[in-house]
Amino acid sequence: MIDVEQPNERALLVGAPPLDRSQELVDEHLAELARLATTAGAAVVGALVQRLEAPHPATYIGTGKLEELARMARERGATLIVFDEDLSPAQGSAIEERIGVRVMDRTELILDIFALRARTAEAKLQVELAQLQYMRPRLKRMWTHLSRTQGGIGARGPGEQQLETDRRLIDRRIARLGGRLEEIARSRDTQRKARRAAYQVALVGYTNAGKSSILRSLSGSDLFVEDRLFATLDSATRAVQLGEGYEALVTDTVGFIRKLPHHLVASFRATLEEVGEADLLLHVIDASAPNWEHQAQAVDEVLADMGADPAGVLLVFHKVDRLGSTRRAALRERSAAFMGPHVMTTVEEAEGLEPLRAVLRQRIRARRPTVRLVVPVADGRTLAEAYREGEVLSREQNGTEIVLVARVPEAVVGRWEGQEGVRVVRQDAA
Ligand SMILES: Nc1nc2c(ncn2[C@@H]2O[C@H](COP(=O)(O)OP(=O)(O)OP(=O)(O)O)[C@@H](O)[C@H]2O)c(=O)[nH]1
Ligand SMILES: [Mg+2]
Repeated sequence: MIDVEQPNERALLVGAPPLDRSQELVDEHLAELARLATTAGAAVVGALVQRLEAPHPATYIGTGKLEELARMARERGATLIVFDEDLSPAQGSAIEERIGVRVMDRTELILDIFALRARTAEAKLQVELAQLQYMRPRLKRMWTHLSRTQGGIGARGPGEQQLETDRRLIDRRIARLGGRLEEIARSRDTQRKARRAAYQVALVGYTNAGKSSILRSLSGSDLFVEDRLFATLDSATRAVQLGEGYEALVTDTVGFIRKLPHHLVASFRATLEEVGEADLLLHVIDASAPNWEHQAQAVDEVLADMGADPAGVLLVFHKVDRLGSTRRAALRERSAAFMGPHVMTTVEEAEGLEPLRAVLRQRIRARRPTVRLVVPVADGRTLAEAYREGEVLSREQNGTEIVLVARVPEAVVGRWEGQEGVRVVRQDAA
């Protein structure tokens, strides 16, 4: 793990993109890798790019490039080499052996940042599980790090027997962690059932898009917001008042990133269950990022992997305060023509979230069943309930009975259906 307290971890970045990748995209990926490295506490001392038709099976990059990398590492005093591409366990150790500097790939770096950021017990367990799964096929290399830092005779790395024992220990720990996480998920499930009647919304999106800021602003609560990657690792749910008596439960979730390690997606499945259960997903896009389309695409891929229904997604073009009026108009025009349902938002302007609130109110309204309710005039309690919790569309008096047509939450319909002296008929076509 990189030591954040020790700022002299000096990282050299390596990108080995395919031949046909545009220069713009290559730069964008390297810039993101640099941001990840600094987030993990390293100083970036250089970068090297080699376009490849196909990765070299043994060392990913070619022999000549490897020499160049070794030289550069020496000259710049690098203590760490970070590849943007996923390395196989064998490639990782081969490069390390040649250069004599520790090698990480993008996945390991992201796992490292998650380990730094994890705060709650659940997040810590999830990250540890992902790390162990990543580490298991790489045990030999991990041992070599140890022997290198301790040095000396007798530190030649483990024998096969030692590795076998370690693997068994890891497997046991993985099983334990899985069990603990299931327990936590079960208890959360119970909490969730209790609020099933409410309209549930989940915020998803690229890391740093502004998800937590939106929830903080909507709910007036103090969620952690910061201009850095993976500020949020834990889901947080808040009740949000949308005006006109409408309320939704909104959940903030961990941010996504391009090539999110699949170990992490699997480990965070429990946390991300909220995403599967939501009535609506808000896909928050930082519209001020020059590469927002690539970011949005990466998020779509993770959502598709998770089996989320694209029809249940509302695009939220966020941070529009940063766009000049020309860019704002261009985005508006384009999204009207090509995008599905969407809104434009900002937390930096008064009323900047009103378009989002309005769409949410409309969605909730559309979801409420319309019913015909017949109650005795004397039943003031039920009548008051209809006005308080629903939206009354018409009212007639019929002798000693009142007939209301109203849109009400499903939970209220259920209550009335079981109530004596009251008749309810659903009006919506089934
Ligand atoms: N200009 C501008 N900045 C914003 C807006 N919303 C959020 N930000 C900034 O964007 C940065 C990231 O915000 P967060 O809310 O932490 O983003 P997030 O999506 O929760 O990020 P992760 O938790 O890391 O996935 C912070 O510096 C915010 O102050 C906005 O509407 N306008
Ligand atoms: Mg956040």
